Amino acid sequence: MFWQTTRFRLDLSRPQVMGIVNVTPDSFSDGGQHADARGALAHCEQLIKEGVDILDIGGESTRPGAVILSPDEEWQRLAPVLAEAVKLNVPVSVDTCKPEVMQRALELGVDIVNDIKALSAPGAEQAVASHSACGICLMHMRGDPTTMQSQTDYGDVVAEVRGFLAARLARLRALGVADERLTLDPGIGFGKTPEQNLALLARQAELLSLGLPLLVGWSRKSTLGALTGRPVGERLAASLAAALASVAAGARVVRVHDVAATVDALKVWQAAGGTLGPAR
Ligand code: 8Y4
Repeated sequence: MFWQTTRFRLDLSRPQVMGIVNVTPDSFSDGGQHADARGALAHCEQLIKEGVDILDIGGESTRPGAVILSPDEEWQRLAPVLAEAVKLNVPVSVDTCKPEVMQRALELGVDIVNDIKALSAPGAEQAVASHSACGICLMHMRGDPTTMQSQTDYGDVVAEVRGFLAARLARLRALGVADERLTLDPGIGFGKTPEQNLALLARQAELLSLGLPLLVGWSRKSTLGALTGRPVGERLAASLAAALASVAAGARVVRVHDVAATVDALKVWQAAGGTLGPAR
C-alpha cells in the first residue's frame, strides 16, 4: 500500500508520522513575518532530525473564534515557509481549505493537500484534480470550525462519517483522481463529542472498509483531556497511546505534534510485532 504524492511515493507498510508545523504570528518576537517564517522553518528542521516522514504546514488556526485570513494573507504567511520546506527533501503537506492557496502551493512543488473541508470550497476539487499527482487527505468535519462543536447530533457517527468519506471518494474518482493519491480521515474533534471520537477509534475498521489508507490526528486533542483531566500541555502520554491505538487498528498515517516520542513509540510497537492489519 502506497500514498502517491507529487514527488514521493510513500510506503505505508510502515506507519508514517506527519509532523504539525504552524506558521502563526509569534507575539513574543518583533521580527514580523520574516521571524515567523524562520521559526517555522527551524521547527521543520527539528522535526526532520526527530524522524518525521511528512511535514504538515498550516497558516490558519482552526480554533473556534480564531481570526479568518483572506487567501492573500494566508499565502503571505505560508509562501516563504513552503518555498524553503520543499528543499528539505521530505514530503511537504499544506494544511489549507482555500483553493487559491492550494493552487499556489502546488505551483511551488508541495506534495500533499491536507484539507479539513475535504475540498468542499468552490474550485478546490479542480485545483487538486488538475495537478498531475499531488497527494490528498480528505477529512470529515461537521459544520465549520466556528459552529462544529454545537453540531454533534449524529444518529450513528461512524456510519455518517463513513458515508461522507465514501461520497467524497466517489466524487474525486469521478474527477479522475487515482485512489493511490488519497487518504481518508475521520476528523477527530471536528464536530464530535469525546464519546463519538472514541467510537470512531473503536470502530475504525468500518472506515478502513472503504479500501483507502486512513490518516488520523489525536495529538493533544480535547477528548484526551476529557479522558485524563489534563490540560493541553500535558497530553503527551495520552497522545502516544491514542496514536498507537489508531495504528494498531489500521491507521497508516498519524498527525502529531510530538514527533520524536511518536517515532520511538512506533519503533517499539513494530519491534513487538505490531501489524497494520489487512492491506486494502
Ligand atoms: C491541541 C492542539 C488541541 C491541536 C487541539 C488541536 C487535523 C487536521 C487539524 C486532523 C487532518 C488540531 C489541520 C486541529 N486536525 N488535519 N488539522 N486531521 N488531516 N487541534 O485530525 O490539531 S487542526
